[in-house]
Amino acid sequence: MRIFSGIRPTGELHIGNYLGAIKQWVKLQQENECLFSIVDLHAITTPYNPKELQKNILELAAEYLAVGLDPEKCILFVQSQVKEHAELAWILGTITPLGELKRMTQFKEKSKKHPDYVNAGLLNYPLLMAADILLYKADLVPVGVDQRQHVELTREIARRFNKRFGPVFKEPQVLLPKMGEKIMSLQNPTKKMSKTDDPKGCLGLFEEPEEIKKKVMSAVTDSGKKIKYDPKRKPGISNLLLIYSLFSGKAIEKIEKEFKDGSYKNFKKSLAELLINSLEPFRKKRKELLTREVYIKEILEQGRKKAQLIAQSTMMEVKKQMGLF
Ligand code: ATP
Ligand code: LTN
Repeated sequence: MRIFSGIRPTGELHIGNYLGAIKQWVKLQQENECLFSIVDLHAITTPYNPKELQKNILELAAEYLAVGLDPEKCILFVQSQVKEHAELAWILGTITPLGELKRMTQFKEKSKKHPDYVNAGLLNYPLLMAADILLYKADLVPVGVDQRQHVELTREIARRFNKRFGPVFKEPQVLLPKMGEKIMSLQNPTKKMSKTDDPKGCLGLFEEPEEIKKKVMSAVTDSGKKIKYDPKRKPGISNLLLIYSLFSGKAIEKIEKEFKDGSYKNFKKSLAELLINSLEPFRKKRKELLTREVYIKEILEQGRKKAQLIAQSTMMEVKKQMGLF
């Protein structure tokens, strides 16, 4: 199977990115043909600092490697270095009704958050994402549930193109994790954990032990004392139980039993310890990789070459079918 996914270089990865997306990528690379991109052209649709973008790109590349992506087993590359992404996005825009883009939840949310920066790129974001996926004729797109709507739109766009111009694209399927498709904010457990929308409720994958402890101990919990998984009535403790389960590999019921006479405080202490131990290797690896800029750039350069070959060949087909060549 061909797999494609990407993350915006907008800041350090958090445990939501890991549990929702990257943990699956690390497994998938063993037996599939995988492409994982640093989607910088998506990052510039919301306010950002141009002076920091290159640094963020290199850091995200180091983070991909630190959590276990292996450049021998997958193609790692920077989206803007393969020009076909922007080219295909333009083309897809000409067959996509405006209404479909305006309906996207992420567009509505991000426009509300940055009312003075509702640019056309933000609206066209899903076209670029569709181009990312369709250029490589990916079968599967492993992401968190917030991105499902964009993958569904991608399918629709592929269908429409194929019907009008001939069969070029594959209809990709979204791949959600069994558990952890939406990790909630530690500060507001009814909202998704997010790098840019809520830094306080966001637990970074590479945070220092002291910081992890502080964030976990001050995570918002619910009224009552019982440590019970009940996302509707107890969103706070349920989110923590889910995180505990995913990092320990223990079933949620087993954890509930273990802590049945314990307090929230004890449970949180134990969760902080688990996270500190689980994340320690990632933090060390990232630190080491950040000193090896030449090595990382070389990996991205190799990735660019491989990705470009596939992208150019798809673009040629697209252009022929459309009468552009
Ligand atoms: P931003 O704040 O810049 O929008 P983000 O934290 O929402 O960033 P993205 O870069 O949009 O993260 O997402 C990268 C990947 O991580 C996507 O596949 C997305 O679905 C997944 N993801 C993001 N947040 C979560 C979450 N809270 N739970 C599960 N998966 C998530
Ligand atoms: N929109 C995604 C990032 C992204 C992506 C992709 C994910 C851009 N292109 C292609 C999967 C496939 C997000 O997480 N915000």
